[in-house]
Amino acid sequence: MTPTITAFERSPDGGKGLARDMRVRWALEEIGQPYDVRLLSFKAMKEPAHLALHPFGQIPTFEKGDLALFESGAIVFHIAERYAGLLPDDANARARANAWMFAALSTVEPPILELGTARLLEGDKPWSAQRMPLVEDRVRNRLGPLSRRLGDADWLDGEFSAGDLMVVSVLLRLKASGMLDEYPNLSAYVARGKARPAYKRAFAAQLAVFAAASAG
Ligand code: GTB
Repeated sequence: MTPTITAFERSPDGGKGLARDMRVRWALEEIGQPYDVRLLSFKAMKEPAHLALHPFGQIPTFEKGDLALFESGAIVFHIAERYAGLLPDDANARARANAWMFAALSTVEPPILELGTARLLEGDKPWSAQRMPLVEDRVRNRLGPLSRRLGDADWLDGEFSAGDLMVVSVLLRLKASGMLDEYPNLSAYVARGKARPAYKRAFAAQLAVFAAASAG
């Protein structure tokens, strides 16, 4: 049975890979699982039909048979657990890859999201310039240790895993800030993720949605 995911009908970033359906698309592409996409307007996301799937009225969601999931982390975790290709066979290595998935979402992503809020929504506040260095340093508090742990390895723990997929996805949100440039090995790590054929297919699919909406 082909799973169905939800995505923005018209993503605010122009379909440039930042909306969170990208992680789910990437995971599905890595394991070679075709999927259908149901596109939603901002209005439709808050209507009862979608709220039944996603209590917060957001994307992405994932439906397959009688399973309906929300939260990109839970969806990628489910895909990684259920299909071969995104987690190692060895039980301990698998647990470590899962730890990187959780680290991406609960340790690395929060200060990155806060930086986005500070830049996009609070940049015009009188206190913004004073606060920004604090917000940036909180991001560096995560990027520094991550950079040291990665060192000159290609991936965080052996072969590419769902942990890398999620960490790279989170780091991609830093592009506009330029902060990744301070950590050449992390920049190279993100570039390696983006060079994967599965990432490229997922990116092209997300961009195609925006292109079609703009043409129509
Ligand atoms: N924790 C949830 C998850 O990981 O699945 C967060 C889901 C979430 O934030 N979804 C956003 C959403 O549906 C889209 S991804 N927002 C609509 C709403 O809340 O009403 C966040 C996002 C949106 C847009 C860009 N962009 O354009 O650059 C980037 C990321």
